[in-house]
Amino acid sequence: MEKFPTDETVWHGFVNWEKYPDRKEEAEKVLKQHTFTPIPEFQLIPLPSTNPILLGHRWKEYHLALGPNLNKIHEESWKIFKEEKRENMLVVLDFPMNCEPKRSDLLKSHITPNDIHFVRNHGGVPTVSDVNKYSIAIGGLVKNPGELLFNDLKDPAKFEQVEMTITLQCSGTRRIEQINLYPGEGDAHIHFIRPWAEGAISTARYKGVQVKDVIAYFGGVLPEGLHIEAIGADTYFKKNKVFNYTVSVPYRKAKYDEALLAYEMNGEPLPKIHGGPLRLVVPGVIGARSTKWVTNINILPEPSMGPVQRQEYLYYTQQVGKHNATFARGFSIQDMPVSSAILTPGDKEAIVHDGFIHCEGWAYSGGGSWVERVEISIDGGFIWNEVPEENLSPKHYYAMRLWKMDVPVPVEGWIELVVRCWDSHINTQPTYVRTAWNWTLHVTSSAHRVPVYSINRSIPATAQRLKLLEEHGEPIVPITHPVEFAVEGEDEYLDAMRLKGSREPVE
Ligand SMILES: Nc1nc2c(c(=O)[nH]1)N[C@H]1C(S)=C(S)[C@@H](COP(=O)(O)O)O[C@H]1N2
Ligand SMILES: [Mo]
Repeated sequence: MEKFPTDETVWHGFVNWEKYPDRKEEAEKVLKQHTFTPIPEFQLIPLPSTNPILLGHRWKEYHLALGPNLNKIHEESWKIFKEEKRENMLVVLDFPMNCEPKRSDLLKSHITPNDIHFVRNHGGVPTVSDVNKYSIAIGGLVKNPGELLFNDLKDPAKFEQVEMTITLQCSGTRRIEQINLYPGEGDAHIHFIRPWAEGAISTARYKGVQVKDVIAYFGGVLPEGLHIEAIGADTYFKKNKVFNYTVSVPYRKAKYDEALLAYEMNGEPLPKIHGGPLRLVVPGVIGARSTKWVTNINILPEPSMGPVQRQEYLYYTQQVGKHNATFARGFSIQDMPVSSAILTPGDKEAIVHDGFIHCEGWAYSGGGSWVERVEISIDGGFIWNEVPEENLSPKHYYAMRLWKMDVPVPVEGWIELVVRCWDSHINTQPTYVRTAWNWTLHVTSSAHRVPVYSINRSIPATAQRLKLLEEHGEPIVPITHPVEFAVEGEDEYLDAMRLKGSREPVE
């Protein structure tokens, strides 16, 4: 008899921990007998330029320790990643899989193709072996708890099938800015704190059934039912304990048709890596609340006790850190704040242009707000240029907008490009990273800053120099490249100096 059984006729890689507390106890005993690879430092040393950037040895070892039904899941998950994702994805951590699209790919369309949608996993990818047998359990504070077959959920005679355009954003998006500016100041665990850049955000058109309708099918919610808990089939580890991935959102979200059980993504069956065959998608809140590989929906009187809900995704203020952080001192991150990013040009790029630098990026706001205005500054955030409405992708209730603009840059030299978004609630972004810095380095929502070197050909002196470089066959970039020839003759220099007049005052 295996210690941690799975029902392979329905699921592969799904050990039901939440239904069998004795399995949890047993797993804890097993894990306590092992010593696992220490968690590497990654903030105080430069990140390697490899892809994958970081390797998750410890999480693999946790799964290996639990034996036959989970000890191959890291290899199987990697295989699924290879099958479902584009080769050029930037892998922030290999296991659990955390990857973001290449910036230029993300900018191509405001609906993100499935093969480049970012992925954020906390464990392996469980798979359903027989969809005809797959069902989810509806429990807790509903009138008639029961089981719902996946095939029944998809039946239009039983449930209205709806489509919604939704952006998912991981609350760790743009964390790299907090790490780069203040290395070593925040929490240091690579399995919770990953160095995400601007790509942990993507948009898709989902098809599915509203949770509200599913609950109504089971007789409706009881008066004390205030939260929707969704349990996933993957295994999550925390301090030698095991869980199935479990989070919750207020039931209010379902009332407003903002909790969708989705089985289709951009017209295709939900990819395995994105929670296929069925996941919850909750617009407006952090990605973490959209449980993948759903096994249970429970209606609860208060938020789920799952550690991902209660002990992760907490936002601390500046004065809470390593030695005074308690779960109760943080507040649970739900709605996404207003945010934006410049995806091109890149950090410290030197750009040759004729007076305008082409910029592109995204802007997003959660919690029932949408993007109203995007602004770009070239002076660090004093003067702002508004992105014209026609340069913004379509407005949706629950989606980011891509933007582009040829920003006027009249100078040669270093400038700081800054983007900020204004949402439908007239909220805008904090000016500096420090303003919203927090111990767990979540929701980096400050205005995104990208220093670039402007090489402005519309300035005569610059145009002349570029011509000279061309004649001598010398490169314009990098700007650190030393010029091997004299850039001005002695006569030319003296003429210019004499024009300036005498160096000494006349009297
Ligand atoms: N079951 C399960 N659901 C999950 C997760 C997970 O690890 N397991 N990760 C969450 C997090 S933190 C995010 S940001 C989103 C990412 O969804 P995606 O991988 O489809 O982009 O899924 C959420 N749902
Ligand atoms: Mo996330």
